[in-house]
Amino acid sequence: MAAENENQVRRWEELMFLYRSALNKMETRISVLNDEFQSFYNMNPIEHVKSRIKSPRSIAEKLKRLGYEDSIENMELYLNDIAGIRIICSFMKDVMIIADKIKEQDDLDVVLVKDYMNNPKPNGYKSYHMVVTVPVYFNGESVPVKVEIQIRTIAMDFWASIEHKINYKYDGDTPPALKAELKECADIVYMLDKRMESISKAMLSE
Ligand code: 0O2
Repeated sequence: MAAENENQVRRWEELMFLYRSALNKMETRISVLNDEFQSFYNMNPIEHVKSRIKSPRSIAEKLKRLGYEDSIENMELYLNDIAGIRIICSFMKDVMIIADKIKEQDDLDVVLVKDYMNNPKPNGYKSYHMVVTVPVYFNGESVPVKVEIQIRTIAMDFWASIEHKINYKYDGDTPPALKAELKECADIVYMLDKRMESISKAMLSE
């Protein structure tokens, strides 16, 4: 039993090392991408980047929510977002520019795309999600490690952050009136994004 526990601890530490390394590599790539846009195209599509490793508590909660037993094997198998990076852009068009630039990188494998930008969730959530595998060298071999990338505008991020806090406060059971209010705010966010985009277009054509 003690040996089994030791193996589990060892596997956990290896996996966390792999997720941290993959996230570091992704952060560097995004920073290089941003530098390329600024240096050669006089563009500044990325406002800021946030990244995180999911906490053990959130991992256990998500596995439970998905109906799986809380284990390291299930975490590896069923969770795509242990390592997560969020890229916040100024304009909607920048979201797709960044997504396409990431897809071009041929040592990254795109394993899943969820386009909530063009197909928002019924609650109004908008964002462009990709799960990619990043190669990490460990123990003499290249290991593909999953990283979830969320790309969205500042306005979409504002909405998602508030909605997340409200959802947390009500433990996933947000009162219908508040849900309706949030949906209305999501529509306003979309209008704002569109107007900001047309200001940007007008500026560029001058
Ligand atoms: P947290 O606390 O942000 O980590 P998958 O991850 O693909 O296996 P899932 O969770 O259905 O399965 O994927 P999806 O729909 O792409 O959502 C992943 C993440 O997107 C969520 O992670 C949230 O960060 C964000 N997200 C998705 N839907 C919503 C939403 O309606 N509102 C907000 N505010 N964020 C959303 P977690 O693990 O749920 O949460």
